[in-house]
Amino acid sequence: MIFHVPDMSCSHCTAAITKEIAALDPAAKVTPDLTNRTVDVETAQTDDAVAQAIKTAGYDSTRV
Ligand SMILES: [Cu+2]
Repeated sequence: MIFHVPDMSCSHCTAAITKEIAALDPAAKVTPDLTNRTVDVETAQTDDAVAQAIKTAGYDSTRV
């Protein structure tokens, strides 16, 4: 699943988001794209759970 995270602007943002998603699902594969400000997440978790993890990291996101 891919999320658009408009305020994700640097490697600190991607690290914070990756950390929160890893806390939700240690097996998740997280691929941030700073150019497009998206995060590609491979996980068995739900969209809502991943969006909540991104929110916990401090970012609003939209499922693309
Ligand atoms: Cu940043």
